[in-house]
Amino acid sequence: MFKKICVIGMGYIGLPTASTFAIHGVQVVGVDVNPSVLQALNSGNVHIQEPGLRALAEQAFASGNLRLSAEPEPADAFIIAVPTPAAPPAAGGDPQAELGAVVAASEAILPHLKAGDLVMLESTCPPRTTLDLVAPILEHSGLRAGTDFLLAYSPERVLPGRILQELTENARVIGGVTPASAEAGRELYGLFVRGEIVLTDATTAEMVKLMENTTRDVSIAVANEFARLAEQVGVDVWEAIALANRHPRIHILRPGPGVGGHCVSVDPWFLVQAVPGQAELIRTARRVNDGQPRHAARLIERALGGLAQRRIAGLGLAYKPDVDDLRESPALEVARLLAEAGAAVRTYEPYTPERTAPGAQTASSLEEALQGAQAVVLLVDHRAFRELDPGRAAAAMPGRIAVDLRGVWQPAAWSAAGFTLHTLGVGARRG
Ligand code: SAJ
Repeated sequence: MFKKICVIGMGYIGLPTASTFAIHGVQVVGVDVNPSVLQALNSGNVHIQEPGLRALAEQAFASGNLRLSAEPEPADAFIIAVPTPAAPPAAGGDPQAELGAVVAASEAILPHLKAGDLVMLESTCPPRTTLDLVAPILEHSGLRAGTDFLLAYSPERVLPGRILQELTENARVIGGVTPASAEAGRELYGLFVRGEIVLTDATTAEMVKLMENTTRDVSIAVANEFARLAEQVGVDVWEAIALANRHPRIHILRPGPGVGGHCVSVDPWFLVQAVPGQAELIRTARRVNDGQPRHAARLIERALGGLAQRRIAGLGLAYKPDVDDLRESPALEVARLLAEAGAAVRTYEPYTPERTAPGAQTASSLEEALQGAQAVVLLVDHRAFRELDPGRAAAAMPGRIAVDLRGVWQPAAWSAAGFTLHTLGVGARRG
C-alpha cells in the first residue's frame, strides 16, 4: 500500500526515518524548507552527527529510492518530523510550544492530499495538537480526517547517539484519530520497526511522549536537589545515590549542571501549558533544572574564591556526553555565566571546536584550553575528559584547582597530581 512517502523535515528524526524507509524499498521524497540543508545533503554532506547516519543516508541515496525536494508532492503517506521548540511568549512567563513548523508542514501537504492517504505526525506536540490543529488544516481539502484520509500521531523515542538502532528496535506507539488510522500507521512502520507496535488514540500517544520526557526531567530535578542538599549537610551525593540505588525499587538519576537538549528540557513545558495551573510539580522541576547552571557557577566561584579575572578552562559544551549537539546545553550556560561574571574562560568542545559560549574564548585542543588556567572545570563528561589523566592537566596548567560538575573524576588521582578537586554534590564532611 505504501509505495511512495513524503517525509517533511530532514533533521535528527526525519533524515534517519526517510533513509530507513528508502533502504526498505519505499520511494521517499525528503522535504525541507531550508535550502542549505537540501544543498548539503545533495552534495553528500550529512549535516547531523550521529553514529552510522552518513553511511545509512549514502546507502539510501545510492538505492535510488531517496530524493530531496523543497516541497511535498503526491504520495501514499506523509510523515511530519519538524522541530517544535518552546519559547517564552513576548509578554514573558513560562515557555510555550512553537507549532509554526507543524502548521506550515500541514499546509504544504494540503494541496497534495487525496482520499486514502495517511498523514503521520511525529513531532513532539502539546496534547490534542493532532485533533485540534493538524486535522482542521488538512480538512480544508474537503476530506474528513479518519474517514476519507487517515491521520495518526506517533512519537519518536530515539536517543541521540543511538538513533539508528533505537529507530528500528524501540517499541512504537501509534495513536490514530480513528482505529483505521492507527492500523494504517502500523502497516507503515511495520515496514522496518522490529520493536512492538502498540495502537492507541492520537491524544494518548501525544501524552505518552510528553510523560516519558517529563518523568526524566522530574527525576533529574530531584537528583539535582539531592546534590544541593548534600553540599549543605556535608554528604557526598554520589556515594549516597549509589547506596540508595541498591534498593530494589529505587533508581536515582545523576545530578549535573542542568538538563539540556531539544527534548527533555523542552517537552515538560507542553504539559505545563496544556492545563494552566495544574502541573506545578512539573513546572517546579523545570525551574530546578534551569537553575542548575547558576548553582554550578556558584560552586566554581567558591572554589576559586571569586570569578573576576580568574582564568578558567571549561571542558565540553555539548548538552550531554559524546554528542556534538549544543542545543539548550547547560554547559554552554555555565561557561556564559562565568564569563559574564568577569572570568577569562576558554572552552574546548572536541566535537565542535569552533564553538564557544558568549563571552568565552575557544580552544582548538585540550592543551590550549588548559594553558595559563587557574582552574579546570569538567562541564561535559565526554569520554576523553572522563579519562583525563590529572598529570596531563598538571603539566599543561599553572593552577591546581579542578571542578567536576559530573561526578566522574577520582579525588585520589587528582589529589595525587596536586589538585584540590571540588565536585558538584559533595559537601565537606563534618563531625
Ligand atoms: N541528564 C542528567 N542526569 C541524568 C541523565 C541525563 O543530568 O541522569 C541530562 C543530560 O546531561 C542532558 C539531559 O539530561 O543534558 C537530557 O539527556 P537524556 O540522555 O536524558 O535525553 P535526550 O534528550 O538525549 O533524549 C531523550 C530520551 N528520552 C528519554 O530517555 C525518556 C529519548 O528517548 C527521546 O527520544 C528524546 O529525549 C527525544 O527526542 O524526545
